[in-house]
Amino acid sequence: AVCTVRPFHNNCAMAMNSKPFTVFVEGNIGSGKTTFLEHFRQFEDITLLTEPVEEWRNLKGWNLLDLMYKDTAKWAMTFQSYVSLTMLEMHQRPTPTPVKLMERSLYSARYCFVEHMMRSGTIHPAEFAVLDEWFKFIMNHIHIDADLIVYLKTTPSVVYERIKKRARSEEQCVPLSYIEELHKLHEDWLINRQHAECPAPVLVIDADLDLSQITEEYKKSEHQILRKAV
Ligand code: DCP
Repeated sequence: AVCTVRPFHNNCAMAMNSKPFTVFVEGNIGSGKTTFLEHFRQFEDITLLTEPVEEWRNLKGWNLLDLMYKDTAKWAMTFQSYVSLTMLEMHQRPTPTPVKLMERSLYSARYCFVEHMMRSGTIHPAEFAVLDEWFKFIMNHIHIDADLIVYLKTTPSVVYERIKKRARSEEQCVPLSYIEELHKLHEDWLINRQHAECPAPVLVIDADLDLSQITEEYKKSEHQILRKAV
């Protein structure tokens, strides 16, 4: 059959099916996930789901991100619980295009951020147990599509400088040590494969480059994400 609906896809059946090719964009805070997603706005037939940071900053007028950074011990559990809900909503959102590009996933929430909170003792083991049971329940009962993970790999000191420069008000007190620990957790999950769950192949991109050079690096991933016929 000739595919007339999505000309650049070599798998017509897949393209016309409701199940999109689903890509998660992962990487440390400030690694350029949003910029990466924006690069793909130029293409047709692709749905971009940027992270719902604005929802975390305004839940019925409450800034959960700010509360979490100001009093982490008190708010981390509430914050991560809401992150999970918003991520699950993104995973479940019907996508009318053959490609779905998502910023982060339930996996990085669990394996990087919640993992860090548990190991550092920021959340009580009982709070961790509740978050972990939710995660396991979702994994066992809800199908989460995942076809590719793009890992924007960075050096902690580089993203630390970017975070300071962009000056998001909530992140003013983020120390370099936190960025280093998050980096290690991303590496353990995506490179060292220390968790059972790495749901898709990982494409590693050098995301240390600055904005003027990064487009060339992003282009290297176009083929795999758009799956253009060669
Ligand atoms: N965050 C968190 N727990 C999560 C996800 C995010 O505490 N499960 C926090 C870390 C940041 C903010 O939310 O302060 C947004 O982090 P991201 O790295 O997800 O998004 P950025 O906007 O920093 O991404 P980038 O700069 O790569 O576009």
